[in-house]
Amino acid sequence: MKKSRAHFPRIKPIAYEGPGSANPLAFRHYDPDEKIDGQTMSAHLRFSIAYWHSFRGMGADPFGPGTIQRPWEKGPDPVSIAQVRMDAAFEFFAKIRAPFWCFHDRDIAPEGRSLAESNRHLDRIVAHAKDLQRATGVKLLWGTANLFSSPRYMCGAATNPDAHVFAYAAAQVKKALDVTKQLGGQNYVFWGGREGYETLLNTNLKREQDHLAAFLHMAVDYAKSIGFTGQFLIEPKPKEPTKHQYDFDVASGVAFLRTYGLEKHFKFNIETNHATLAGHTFNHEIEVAAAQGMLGSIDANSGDLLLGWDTDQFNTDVKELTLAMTSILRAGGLGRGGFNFDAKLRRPSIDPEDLFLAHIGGMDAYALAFRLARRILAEGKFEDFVAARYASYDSGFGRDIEKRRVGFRELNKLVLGKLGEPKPRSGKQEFLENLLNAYLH
Ligand code: XLS
Ligand code: NI
Ligand code: NI
Repeated sequence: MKKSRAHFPRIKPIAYEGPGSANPLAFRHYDPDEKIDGQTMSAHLRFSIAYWHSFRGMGADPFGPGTIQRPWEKGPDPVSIAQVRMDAAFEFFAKIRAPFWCFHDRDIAPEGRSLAESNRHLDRIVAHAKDLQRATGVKLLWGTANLFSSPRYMCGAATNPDAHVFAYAAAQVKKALDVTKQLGGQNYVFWGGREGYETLLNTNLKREQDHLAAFLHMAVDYAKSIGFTGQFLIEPKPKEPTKHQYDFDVASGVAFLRTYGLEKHFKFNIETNHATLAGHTFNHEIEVAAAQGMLGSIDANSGDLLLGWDTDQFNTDVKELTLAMTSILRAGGLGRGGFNFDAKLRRPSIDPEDLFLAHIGGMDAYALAFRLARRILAEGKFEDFVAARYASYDSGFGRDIEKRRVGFRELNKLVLGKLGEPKPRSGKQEFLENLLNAYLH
């Protein structure tokens, strides 16, 4: 592979300089090489860069076109541009010290006039990605297919009323699975941005859900047939672009997967911004997935509480992330998932340097949250408090309730007899909030 020229010539690989550093282009909390419990921080956190935002998002919003111009966005034809763009992307991945990246098929290679041509474009770019992965050591966290941008998917992909569109989507995902496997992808994500409805006046909800399940079963079968062993992940989102999406949140995703016998094959990719759009906290979604043993991966971003849409900002809220990290670590971590920065620069952040500053902020916030969460769990104050709060279920009739050894009759007898009226106990929320703040400051 020929050595390409530098696209970020003025920026050196980002170094860890510690919390005291005033250098904006240095990490203060994320030390990729630091060993913690026998593993590097890089291996613990498994940060990933989202190709679509960082290398395809040019600052467009629903009210205006892009504002960001990148010097590498030129060349004789779209495939050549895609190639150079990918050189720039891998230079960035390496310099920001992210061990992983993620992509949609159409992010990395332009769509052709037919599926066959699109596939040929993809093959050329995937070959290039393979070389760049080898040269930099950056790995693929997950691949996915874009089943929402093309007009053909305006009424959904797997839930489209036209079986022809379903078939096209199946062919596209088949190829996306092939290339994800070729690139050693450790996961594969399904985000159904158009799998839902705008109005029930033209929609057969039950049939659409059946079709979505059929599609996912086909994906499971196909992955098995090609020996793809990556983890399948559902990424819930309640709305946007569609008014009502079937994978509304983790709880409805669990119900859907169980209804259709898919639960063994999928975990969840939880996105902060999607959690809040569903009226939940990030932490809530993590806990619901963890309770099912289905916590898979994280799309790391944040919404804006004053805006109702998916603003995909970099998350620097250490308190929110510490709560999330505590839940994730308590659940045993993300396994082969990771923290993917599904986040984009603000529209006026047009300098190439802003791409670094944004990711440094996100990575440092997660790294600090990781350190704090480890301390919180090691000291065990919250765990002890919660354990004590439920201690009445550890023995006696409480244990019988959990073991389902008693019923209404036995409990009725107990309450009318020796138990009588329960004694109220404080939930101590303010005490616990103060305790949490003591870790943060
Ligand atoms: C959109 C989603 C999307 C998925 C991948 O809101 O977050 O970017 O992560 O298709
Ligand atoms: Ni999103
Ligand atoms: Ni996402």
